[in-house]
Amino acid sequence: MILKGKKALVVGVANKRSIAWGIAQSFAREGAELCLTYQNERLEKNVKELAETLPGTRVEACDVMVDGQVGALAGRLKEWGGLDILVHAVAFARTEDLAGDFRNVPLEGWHTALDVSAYSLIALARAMAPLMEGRAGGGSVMSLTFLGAVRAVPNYNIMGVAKAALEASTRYLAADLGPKNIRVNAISAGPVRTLSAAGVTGFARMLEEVENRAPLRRNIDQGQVGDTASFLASDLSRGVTGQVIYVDSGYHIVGI
Ligand code: 1JT
Repeated sequence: MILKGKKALVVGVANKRSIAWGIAQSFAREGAELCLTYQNERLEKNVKELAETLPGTRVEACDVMVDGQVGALAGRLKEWGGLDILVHAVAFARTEDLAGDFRNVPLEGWHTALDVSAYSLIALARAMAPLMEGRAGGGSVMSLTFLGAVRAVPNYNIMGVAKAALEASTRYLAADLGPKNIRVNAISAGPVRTLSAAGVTGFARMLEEVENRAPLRRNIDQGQVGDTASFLASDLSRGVTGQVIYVDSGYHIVGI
């Protein structure tokens, strides 16, 4: 029970396949008190039904792209008694910008992907940092990234640029919030079948590639990401900040 007595906010649960849901389940098993958010009415029922399976879990509305909703959430969490852990598992890009020639991405597609997928981490960290300050063991912020941030992965395109911005933001936030004893890290997950991945061009090939070439010769699942998230959320990782930790069966270390 490495998270006993800690309060965690998990942003980005859409359904039972969400990586954020794997993280929430691992946190609950390790004794954390949870707050999940839903983006809109379409996802509200899903998230509330999932939350009911983890007794004591709070559910709040928060669309990170709607002005004022992040600040309003911070206000409600202050009354909850503050926060120890923040998980950002939010990303979006237009389908038409996740395929084809990268050079054709229009400014609109750039803005959408970077605003939703990278700026939202900064907005959430800024709003939640005051709730994490001065807590026993300090605070832990984490987000999810993908290999396409540091390699040109076919079709990942603008999301690769957005994830590169997210990883750089992780380092700047770590430098910024370190003096307040708040750590900021990212988990680079291998490909996982989620709602986001559904229908993405070349996704099935990516799963096959990992199975054939990764050192561990298997794909990862939400539970493996969840358990690394529990490590990053816990005092076991108190010396770790500004890092990108790969949960990818070792895929990214392989040359040929
Ligand atoms: C988004 C989507 C972010 C899919 C994502 C993502 N991060 C990882 N994936 C899965 C993926 C996507 C592609 C890929 C490999 C893995 C879709 C919605 C927007 C946010 O290329 C081979 C394109």
